[in-house]
Order: sequence, then structure tokens, then C-alpha cells
Amino acid sequence: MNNYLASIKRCKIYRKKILLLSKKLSALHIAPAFSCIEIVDFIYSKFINKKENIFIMSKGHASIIQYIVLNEKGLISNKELDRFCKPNGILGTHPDYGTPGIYASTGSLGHGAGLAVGRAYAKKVMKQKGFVICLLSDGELQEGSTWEAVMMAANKKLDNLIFFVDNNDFSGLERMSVSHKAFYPIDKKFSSFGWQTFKVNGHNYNQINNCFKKKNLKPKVIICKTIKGKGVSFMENVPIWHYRSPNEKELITALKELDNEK
Ligand SMILES: Cc1ncc(C[n+]2csc(CCOP(=O)(O)OP(=O)(O)O)c2C)c(N)n1
Repeated sequence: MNNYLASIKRCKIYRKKILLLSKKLSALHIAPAFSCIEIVDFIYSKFINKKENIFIMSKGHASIIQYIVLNEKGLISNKELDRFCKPNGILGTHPDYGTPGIYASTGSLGHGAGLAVGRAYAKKVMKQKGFVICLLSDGELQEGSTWEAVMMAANKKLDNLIFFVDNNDFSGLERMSVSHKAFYPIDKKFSSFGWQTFKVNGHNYNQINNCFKKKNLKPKVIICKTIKGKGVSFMENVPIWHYRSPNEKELITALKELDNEK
């Protein structure tokens, strides 16, 4: 099976696992996770198979997809996954440094970019191999700290740094294109700071992969156009699913939809 089809297959399984977990838990942030599933899957299949690469999930509220992938890789046990957000469990709503496979505590939006730049710079200073990859939500681009990090990365010529922006156009309950018109075009903001930019469909493995055909010469950002809640029709672009969990009937409908998806 080629990489594209294998990714589609894995992502369908991840979506179903998240939906099934939502029966036991209410703090899952399903739509934020569904929007970046293909991106996280790409990052883990392409980069995190190499020890020297580091991934920081800056949009920490979507942690469940990172935990699911780490569970697939055997770093997080089924028992811990079942105890997500429960007393005595190690998995919080937001990722914590020290949890197996987690390199930074995130969740306070706007902090992951600075942490990633610091790590990438440290790699340069210490002459270490590998990339630092950071996944940001588009809402995080409202944070000044993100842009301080973007400037620093360009100044230090961090060609070992890759940002993915999950551009689902929602920040919480609001559409960015309505509430923050000046925010677009995002790629131009990054290129004006000296970054190499790409724009892709963030649900398409091949399009994301194409951004890696050439060698990195400067910090790279991939603006991924995505759909919040992608994969379940009644969740797509419906703000309430930022934090809501489905009831029994909705869960059955959602699982059926994923099963029938081509
Ligand atoms: C600094 C900070 N302010 C507020 C919040 C509360 N919060 C959690 S998610 C969210 C918005 C989510 O929108 P976005 O960041 O674009 O993520 P996505 O749409 O991908 O879920 C907010 C405001 C937070 N986690 N951190």
C-alpha cells in the first residue's frame, strides 16, 4: 500500500478511536483533533521515526491525537489511555513534559513556537542532527510570543525548524476570517519574516509530503488548510464540537459515517 492510502487508513482508525474514547470522557476536544489528524500522522510517519527529531504539539488542547499515536507506537499503554484526564492517570487534557514521547508542556496557546525555536537553536549550537517540528493552531498566531519566535528563527537561520499551522479558520468559536481579517494571508506574514512558506490541503498526505522535496535552506512553515471536525459531517465547521462529546445516537451516526467513507 502506498503512503497516501496507508495514511487514510490510519487516520480513519484514529478518528474512530477518539470517538470511542469520548464515551468514557468529556474533555476530548474532538473537532480540534480531527482537524489535525493527517498532519500529526504525517509528522509521526515521516519524522518521528528518527530519534534525532523532536515534535512539539503547540495546540495542546488536541493532545488526544498525539496520545493515540503514541499508544500505537507502544509509548503509552492502553491502561493510561483509558485513564486520560482521570485521577491517578498520567495523561492530562494538555501534554506534559516527562510523559513518554512528550517533549514540552503545552496548552497555554502561543508557547510552543518559542519552545521549538529554543530547541532548534540549541541543536545548532550543540551541533546536533535532526529537525524540530512544531504544530500550531491558527488561533496561536494571535499571540505576540509566536511572532517573536518566528523572528528569532529567521535571525538564527534555523533551517532545522519546521512549523505546521493547522489553518481551520476557527479560533475557539469564532471564524478568524471574520474576527481577524488582517490575519490573512498567513503565508505572506511568514515570508516577510524570512521563512520558506508552503500552502497545502492539510488532510492530504501527498500534498504535505511534496513540501519536503527540496532541502531546507531556512525555517519552513506549511500552512495547512483544514476543516475543523473533519471526517464527521455534523461536526465539520460547527463550533460547539470544539469541546462537546457526542451522545449515544450521535456516536453511532459518526462511526457509521466513517465506516462508509470511501
Ligand atoms: C493563552 C491561552 N488563551 C486561551 C486559551 C483557551 N483556549 C483553548 S483552545 C482555544 C481556541 C482554539 O482555537 P485555535 O487555537 O485556533 O485551535 P483549533 O481551532 O485548532 O482548535 C482557546 C482560546 C488557552 N488554552 N491559552
